Amino acid sequence: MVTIHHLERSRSDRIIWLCEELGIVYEIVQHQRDPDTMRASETLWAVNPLGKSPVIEHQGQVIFESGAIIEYLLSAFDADSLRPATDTKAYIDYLQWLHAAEATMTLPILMPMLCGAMGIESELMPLFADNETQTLYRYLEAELTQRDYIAGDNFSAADIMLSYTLMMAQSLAVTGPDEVFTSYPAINSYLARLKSREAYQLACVKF
Ligand SMILES: N[C@@H](CCC(=O)N[C@@H](CS)C(=O)NCC(=O)O)C(=O)O
Repeated sequence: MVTIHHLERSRSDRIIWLCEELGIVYEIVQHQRDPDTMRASETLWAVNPLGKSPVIEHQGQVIFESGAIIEYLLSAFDADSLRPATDTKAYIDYLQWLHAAEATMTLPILMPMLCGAMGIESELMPLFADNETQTLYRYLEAELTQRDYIAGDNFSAADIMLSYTLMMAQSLAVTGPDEVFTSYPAINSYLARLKSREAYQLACVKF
């Protein structure tokens, strides 16, 4: 049994989705955000000293960081079905996007929202955040025009990592979710393909 510490509207969605894909038996411990600050409640800090979601507990281990949790669960439960073989080109794409989804993509997507919430206006925003996101979207559009999933023809855990970040961009957009990828039809189709997966829909009920 895996215990998923789930903070509302958070990256722990990725872990619930992964468990549904792999048929891992899990329980959810729900944590709330402070409605004013959006910060996680003390209950989450009691499990993870960094106060961040997702966190899981499994066989006495406490593990945080969504990409690390995904890799851990794949190794513990089903190494092969959602992770390409290590001697393939697909594995390189898998690794790149498993990490880039957090390490490269998240900051420019979150920055405008965080600066807006803090009342910070800067002419550097278009230079950094907007340019960075559009560069990423253009690159992804070219990749996803050639294949259905980010690591080749098969769905992988990198799609879970990446699509959460793209959906986060949609949910944060002041223009509304449907406007973000209007110039990027392959990204739009990619997201629709993922959202139609049975495991995603089962997970959505728990988010
Ligand atoms: N890179 C980390 C990011 C974790 C993170 O920032 N989680 C957010 C929710 S998406 C959180 O716990 N926020 C609550 C807070 O900071 O108080 C991961 O992928 O797990």
